[in-house]
Amino acid sequence: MNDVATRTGPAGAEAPARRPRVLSGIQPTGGIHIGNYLGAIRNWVRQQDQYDNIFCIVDLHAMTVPYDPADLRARNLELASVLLAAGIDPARSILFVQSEVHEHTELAWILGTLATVGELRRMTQFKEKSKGNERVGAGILFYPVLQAADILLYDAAQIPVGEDQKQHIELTRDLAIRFNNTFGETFVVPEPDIKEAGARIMSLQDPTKKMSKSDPDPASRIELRDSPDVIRRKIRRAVTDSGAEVRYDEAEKPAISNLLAIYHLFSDIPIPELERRYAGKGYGEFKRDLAEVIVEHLAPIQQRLDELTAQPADVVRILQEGAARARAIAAAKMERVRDVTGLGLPTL
Ligand code: ATP
Ligand code: LTN
Repeated sequence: MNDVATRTGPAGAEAPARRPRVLSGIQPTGGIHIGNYLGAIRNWVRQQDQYDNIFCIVDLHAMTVPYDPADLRARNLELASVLLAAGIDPARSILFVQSEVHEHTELAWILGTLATVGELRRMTQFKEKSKGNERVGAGILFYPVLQAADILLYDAAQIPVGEDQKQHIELTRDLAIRFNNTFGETFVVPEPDIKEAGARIMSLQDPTKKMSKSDPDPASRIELRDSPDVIRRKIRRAVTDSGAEVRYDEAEKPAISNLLAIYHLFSDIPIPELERRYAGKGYGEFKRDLAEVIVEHLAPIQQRLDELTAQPADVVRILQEGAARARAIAAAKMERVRDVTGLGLPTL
């Protein structure tokens, strides 16, 4: 049973329709870039009214790669500030830090007993990060099980993520079904929600790789905190394809296609219209305008970010309230899990 029954109000009263729940997670591993923004965060912000929303800053996931304990907390705070500046509204959404809710690790262990080493080894992210090296941390292998726990604890129905996360959501579905079949109906089986537009923004330096926080070359990405001059410089230096034509063609012109997609997503101008507008004009003018479109779109976010950065206590308070709300939902679900799995003491 999920908790629908407990949320439908008193008997006889008109039951308020419960909105479907969405949940997503994001790692505090570095500067948020326009790939994260266009592929994930912006969609979360836009959909806030349609859903019951939970957003989680996944610091336990961030521990799977080498990191400095002295700045993990600051990164949690920074990421929360970025999400709030981008428009996540604590009045409509729960925003919290994963490690503040202990049920995530508890459920991850239990789900891990249902996952197989074979299926975890087949995850693309594991293959990429381990590259066959047996000395890679086991946290990288276990990563998607913790992600499944993040989702299943809250009966989330829709998981808005970028294309790269599709396989992890499929594993989550498999684990939910396996658990339900073994122990009885406990979890909602979630669906990935992957928007085609923006699902895969590519590196500015290599259009065959996705734009990534962990790319060692900062010129490969535009971060939400980049100043207008840095944005202009990065766009000016972005690699282009041979020829001079501004045309969308992922196979022949992957770099220009990526820039056209970014332009379209920030301006809402359809790509064919952009192609017409820049016909015969060459890459220089196109890039100059693109940089201004990005600068303009990010300006209000950056202004709110400056304000939030000056008020860290407000952000901490929002995260504390978010964790308290998340904990209440997660604790109820874990009670059910402990019950059906037979953990703990018998009731005499
Ligand atoms: P890294 O770049 O180091 O691999 P990440 O940028 O993927 O990390 P996450 O915290 O794992 O960061 O992802 C946050 C969200 O951003 C996820 O929903 C992910 O699918 C999305 N995302 C990440 N990179 C891109 C991209 N290049 N294009 C579109 N969406 C992206
Ligand atoms: N693995 C995801 C981050 C993540 C997540 C989640 C996404 C952790 N827990 C739960 C959706 C739902 C990533 O790398 N983007």
